[in-house]
Amino acid sequence: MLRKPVVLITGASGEIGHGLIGSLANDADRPIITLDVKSLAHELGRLVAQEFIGSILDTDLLERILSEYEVDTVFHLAALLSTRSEFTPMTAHHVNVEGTMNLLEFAQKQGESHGRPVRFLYPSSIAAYGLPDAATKASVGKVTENEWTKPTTMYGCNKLYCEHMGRYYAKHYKQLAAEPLAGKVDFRCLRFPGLISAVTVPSGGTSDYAPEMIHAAAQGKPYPCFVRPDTRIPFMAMPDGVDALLRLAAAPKANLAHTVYNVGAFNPSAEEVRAVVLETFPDAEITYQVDEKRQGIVDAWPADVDDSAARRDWGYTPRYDFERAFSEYLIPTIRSRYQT
Ligand code: AKB
Repeated sequence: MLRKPVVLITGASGEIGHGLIGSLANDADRPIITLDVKSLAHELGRLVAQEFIGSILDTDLLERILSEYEVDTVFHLAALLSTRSEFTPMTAHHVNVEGTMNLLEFAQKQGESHGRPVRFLYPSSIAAYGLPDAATKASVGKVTENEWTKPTTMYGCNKLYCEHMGRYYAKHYKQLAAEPLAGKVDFRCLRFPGLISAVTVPSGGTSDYAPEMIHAAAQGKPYPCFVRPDTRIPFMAMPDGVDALLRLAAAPKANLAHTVYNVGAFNPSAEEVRAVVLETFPDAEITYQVDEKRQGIVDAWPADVDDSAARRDWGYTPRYDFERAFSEYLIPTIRSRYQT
């Protein structure tokens, strides 16, 4: 029996999956299968060939998918984000590390069985960085991929470790075996900034204050922002995040000098986000109620990232700067979503 070639998306019902399924369903020449503990919203469910409801920790389920499908690309999106992971570090380790190891092993077996490398797209995060103090954060400016990688959160440690695991599978897997086995997993990783979607609201992250502020204002709900007004980290509009994943997936392997790439777009302070939200929703009640512990997490993340390697190697170019993200994407889409 011939297995069917497909793209697999894990964590497909989350924020990135939402945008990715829509784009892949339009463009890709491969049917999509998904794996998530939650079922997909109806409008997304009808765009995929098969929806597996289950956990990335369920190796029997992964074996079943392996036996039924020929997966040539994996978008491994399933993860517990930074705030949630601090409350349940062991669960975060299970999902973020063991789950990723299961998927890397799955991709290795797929590659060995059909003889072609499986492209493995892995969203990492600015949480992989850890700056020691505010003075360093202010002085270092844009960080490059190999600087300041001493994360302070469980999630950041999980992401950084899995970046190394991906590189291991791609380049050094079972290096002492008689037959060469490395290279079956074509691991490609993006370090995302905070992502802001107009159609979904994040949960469990620490960069959530920006999207939460916008969605609350559009619904006429008061919002106590949990970080200081001067807090600055990089952000990106979700369509650029999805586009970056697709572009990196499509890039010729020979062009990729790295396995891990920073991608940035704009890096407003919390107060700059508040100001632009107030221009559109002047009655919005956005106050500050700083949570010192969550503040500590974002203070360890860089104020900006150097994404010149991504621009050079695979043509990364975000469509939305801060101004356009709001005027052309967030505000019009959010307005129509909540009909304000
Ligand atoms: C989080 O806040 O945990 C994520 C991230 C920046 O990776 N949004």
